Amino acid sequence: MRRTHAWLALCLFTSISWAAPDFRARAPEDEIVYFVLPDRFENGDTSNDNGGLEGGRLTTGFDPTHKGFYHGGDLKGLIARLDYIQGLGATAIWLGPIYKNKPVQGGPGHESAGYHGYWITDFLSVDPHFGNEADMKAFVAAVHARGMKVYLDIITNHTADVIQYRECMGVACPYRSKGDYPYSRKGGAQGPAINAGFAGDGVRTAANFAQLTHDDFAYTPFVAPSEANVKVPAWLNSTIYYHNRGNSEWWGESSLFGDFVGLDDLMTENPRVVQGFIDIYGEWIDRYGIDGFRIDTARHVNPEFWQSFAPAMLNRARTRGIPNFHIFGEVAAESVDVAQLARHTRVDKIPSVLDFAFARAVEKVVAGKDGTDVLARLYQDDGLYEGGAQAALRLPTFTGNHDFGRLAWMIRTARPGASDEEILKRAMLSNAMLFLLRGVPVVYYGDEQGFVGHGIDQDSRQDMFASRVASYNDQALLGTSTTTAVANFNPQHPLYAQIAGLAKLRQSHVSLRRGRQVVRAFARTPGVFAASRIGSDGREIVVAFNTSMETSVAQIEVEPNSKVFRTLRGGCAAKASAPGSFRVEVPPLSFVVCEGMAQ
Ligand SMILES: [Ca+2]
Ligand SMILES: [Ca+2]
Ligand SMILES: [Ca+2]
Repeated sequence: MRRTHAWLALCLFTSISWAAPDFRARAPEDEIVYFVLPDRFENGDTSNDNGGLEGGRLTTGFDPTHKGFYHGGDLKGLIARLDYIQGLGATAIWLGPIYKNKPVQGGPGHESAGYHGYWITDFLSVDPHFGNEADMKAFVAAVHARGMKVYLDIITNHTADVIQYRECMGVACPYRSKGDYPYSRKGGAQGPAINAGFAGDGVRTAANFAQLTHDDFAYTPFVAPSEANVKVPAWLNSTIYYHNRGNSEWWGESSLFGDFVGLDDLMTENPRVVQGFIDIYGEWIDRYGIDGFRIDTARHVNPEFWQSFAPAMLNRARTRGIPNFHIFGEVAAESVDVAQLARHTRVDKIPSVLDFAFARAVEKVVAGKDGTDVLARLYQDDGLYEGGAQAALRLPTFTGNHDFGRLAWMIRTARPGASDEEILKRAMLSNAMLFLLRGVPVVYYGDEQGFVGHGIDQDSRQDMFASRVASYNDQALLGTSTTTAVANFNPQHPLYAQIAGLAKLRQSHVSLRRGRQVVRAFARTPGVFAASRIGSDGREIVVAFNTSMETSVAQIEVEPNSKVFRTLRGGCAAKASAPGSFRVEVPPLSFVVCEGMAQ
């Protein structure tokens, strides 16, 4: 017995000494993030597949043959696969929303399930499909014991679709603006007076919102009796805390005040709502020791909400002994629009944002349709972020996701005649950009196993465990002869091996994580894009990518002190051509990494 105790004590001591202080001290820019949807990763417990509910898929939400329903993945499954995730080089797991969801939504014939986690009813509980509080504690503890971090996906813009409107039973409710349907009248400017004394949502005080007593200024909201108390915490069940103006049209006023396809859009101007979410997500920090948040639909919430919420969360984490808590928002963008992203760091004061501009630029460049000048233009705008180019080092970068699809699918769409081998090379090129250029790489689960997908949203959310979805299993994966019909946790997959290698390279060279980035070469056509990553000690690493189908050569400017070069990847000239000038030669759809030294 004594021996066992001593052994346990030794294990405890060792794990604390190498892991615990280590990961808390690590800055966000030193992470490598792996983004996983828990439902689609690994089924560690089949007893929770129905989420504790009884009946068919329209009740339980469980149907592993349908891409829009729960498939059985859970927290126990994730715990069982941590070796796989860590082996890839990930240091942080971005966990898709884990909170209890409305199991099924949608009108007759259009139902789907909350397997993705974005239809929350109970913000304080783990969804029973994924496990329970003990599983969540075990998951976070297991991740932390490995010196890794947990980033939670959070939502404050909306809840599940629980509130309905009398005026549009069974049909979509078009948006009703604040001009056409002022807070001061019921059902339009000519309607009876209501909410006397309410000075509008721009006066964000408790006293003002106390005057907002009627919720039927635009539509007449109601909740079915069966769902009257379904939301947790209880304050969320009052319709007065929602905008109730109908569906978002994705632009203008409706982008902030409209319902996301029926999802109940919260009155985030109301200080009660702000405090409510500070309490909710603060509790997740306190209870589990979470290391950061990814904020869903951040652009659909007013800036003042974030100006209160973000510092409150950073303080809460600091008090909990988490000094490097990271917060990054989702500001979805269709184009390379840095101004929009940067605005949310500068005006809203969200500490960081997912780099959608990088994703869009890489898509254009790696598909070989645009010149590499797209990337050069992207980085010119780094100074727009709050904190400038230094802050851009902390932007989580990615190439595809669960909403707008995987990059491999985009490349295949852009180049319908390309062979799988060519698409694999282009995917590898994008991984190299993701890991070697500025920003914190985020790998979307399955990309490392050659998942492609048929499109956006549900079509990009394949299962890692053996799938039963026909429209996933009909597709050849890149770099392997298997399909999603079998489990894909293969560390020998060429993409997994490449990413693991890139992760090691990044971890062994601090300038690839924190180094200032100087763009060195680009063109208006596919070809070379080169940049230097320069550490605080002046040491330089040149990274050069070739997006064309021919070998490309470029004579680039380097630091005068970089006289000789060491090859880290590919083939590098041994010496500078002259002080301040270096020749890079990059094979088709490939890249080189060259470390400069004084001698
Ligand atoms: Ca399960
Ligand atoms: Ca609704
Ligand atoms: Ca909103």
